[in-house]
Amino acid sequence: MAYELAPLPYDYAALEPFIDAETMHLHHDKHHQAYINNVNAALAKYPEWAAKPVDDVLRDLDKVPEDVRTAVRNNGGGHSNHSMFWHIMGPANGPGIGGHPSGDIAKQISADFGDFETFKKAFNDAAAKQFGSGWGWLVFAGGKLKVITSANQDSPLSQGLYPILGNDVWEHAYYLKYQNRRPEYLAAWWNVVNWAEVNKRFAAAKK
Ligand code: MN3
Repeated sequence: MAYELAPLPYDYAALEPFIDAETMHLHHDKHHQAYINNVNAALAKYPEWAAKPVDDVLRDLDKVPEDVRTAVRNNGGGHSNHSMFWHIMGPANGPGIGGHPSGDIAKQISADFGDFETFKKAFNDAAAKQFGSGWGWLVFAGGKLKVITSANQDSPLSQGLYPILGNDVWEHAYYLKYQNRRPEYLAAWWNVVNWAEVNKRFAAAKK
């Protein structure tokens, strides 16, 4: 069964004014769809791999047939990363969206970073410095939260890490509204983070 693009869990304009509707249309309908088309094409001759959830394929990336491994890393990664990304965001000013974190993730952020502002700064600095295209991530490793970055569409899953949250710093994620001002995009993005979903992912990361 080939992978399919799920609709956004909210309206294209729901993240305004922090992320504009035009960016969301292009990002979801064109970029995410292209990753799906490309990973489906790569796995077409390997039905036993195509049948697995994309996250499981990425966890076992080193076992994926070599002739399609790079295509799967890039496009399977793109599919997985964007599927996470849409869900860890939510309508600006909606309940539990933006503002300060709640629940277990709030406690763990305080324990590992001191406070939310310090964590945000560490995340934004790391993501701002990621050279070229990539992602900033929050992962849970060795009983602690850690900020990491990856290039291209490389998924933390392929390093044995579960992404609790991630922000896309490819220019396609922000260029229409923010042009070259990546730090401004990074600062604004926290206004649309869905902390309930992040808490769900944190619970999954601890398993
Ligand atoms: Mn993207």
